[in-house]
Amino acid sequence: MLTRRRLAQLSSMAAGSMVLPRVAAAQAKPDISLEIVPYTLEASPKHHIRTIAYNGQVPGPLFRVRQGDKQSVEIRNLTADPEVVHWHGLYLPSEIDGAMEEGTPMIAPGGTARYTMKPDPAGFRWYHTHTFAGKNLNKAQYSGLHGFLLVEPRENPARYDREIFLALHDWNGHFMGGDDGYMNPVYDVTTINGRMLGFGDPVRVKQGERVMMHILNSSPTEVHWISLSGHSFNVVALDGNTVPRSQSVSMLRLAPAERVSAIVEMNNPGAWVLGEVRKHVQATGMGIVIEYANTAGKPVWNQPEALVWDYRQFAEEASSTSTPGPTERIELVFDSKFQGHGNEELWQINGQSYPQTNAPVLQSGTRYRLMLKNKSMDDHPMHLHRHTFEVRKVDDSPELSGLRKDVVLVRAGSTTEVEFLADNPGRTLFHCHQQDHMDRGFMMVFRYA
Ligand SMILES: [Cu+2]
Repeated sequence: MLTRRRLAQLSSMAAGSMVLPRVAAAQAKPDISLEIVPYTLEASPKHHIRTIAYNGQVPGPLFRVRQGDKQSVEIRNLTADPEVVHWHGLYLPSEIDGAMEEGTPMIAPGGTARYTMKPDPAGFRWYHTHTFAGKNLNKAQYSGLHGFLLVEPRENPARYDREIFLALHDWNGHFMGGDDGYMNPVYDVTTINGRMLGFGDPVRVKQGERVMMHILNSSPTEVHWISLSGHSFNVVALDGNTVPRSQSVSMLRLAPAERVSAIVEMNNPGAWVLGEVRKHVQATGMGIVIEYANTAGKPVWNQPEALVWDYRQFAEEASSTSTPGPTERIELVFDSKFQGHGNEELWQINGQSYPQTNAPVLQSGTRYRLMLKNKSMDDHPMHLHRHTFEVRKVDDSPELSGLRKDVVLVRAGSTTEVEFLADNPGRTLFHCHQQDHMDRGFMMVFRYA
């Protein structure tokens, strides 16, 4: 702490040199400040996980920013490896979007990146690392490098009493061979907001409250199923974008990088578990207690019998008369190439693995329909950077409209069609968000003419 007396001494020392004002200017506090640091996460008293985190916390700090307001960003990398921060779901220039494949510079060990950005569009976004992990299952998205970003709309007709933010994550991964001979990551520990069930603070609620839950799946590779015993979720937004038809559902499915915003009416007093529906996953920690004021007792979990989720229920059926104008089609076929027992497969889009991939050239102002044909035996969460797409067809569904997302889970053996307007020139990464798949070639870069 500087005493007034010491400050006066410093001021007199600096008098005439003009040094002090310049130092003061250089230290102006950025709006968004991130320090990438080594960190030991205590998921439970028995589970200490050595990882990397933003500002020494998991998840990183929640940033609330106003749509379109200029934000100064400062990112300091205090680790031994190059880093980069991707702003997931924003329309940013390629130079700061946060993927080296788009031309964003990596932040060297000990280095600092400074820039400004104008967050757009409004909604529940997030930020995370965008590096390579390969066989190191403590790095990249396997680490604690993720956090919430809420871009507040200019006008928010808030119909809820409060908001809470929950991040699902998997830890301590190791590769295990499946029956098919492929190697896949499996995890020992799973958490919500960095804590295993029973070891974090409960979410304390009051009867009659309407709680907006912003849930993020920050898992490096895993799809998660979530329910809150005794309650239902009124889903109002997917990936931060308001859905055309809000629906009340008993459980949520979130693929890696997906977000669900749902309002929960607190109308069933008691202590309840919000957690992974699959018992063996919840047993590794993925749960959090929701506790009403003035209640006591062991939190209750009611085991659902089936896993239920369908994107279609949140979309409108497109009428045959609603034609958004001419659309160019781009067919993208996903498949894998077996690399021999005990190895990970090599992933391909149209028979090619990144970086040996074609780069489709986009015309600014044109609408594109991506025909995503998944010929592999896995589901893939496909993410398009710097744009929002509209989900137009899932499997053999009729034409859909109004469901806007930035990640879509394309089921094994099925075709999903999404449409987007090419309106943000610059290199644009399209990839599977599953870390082990993107590390093994499942990426391509769109270019603008
Ligand atoms: Cu994938």
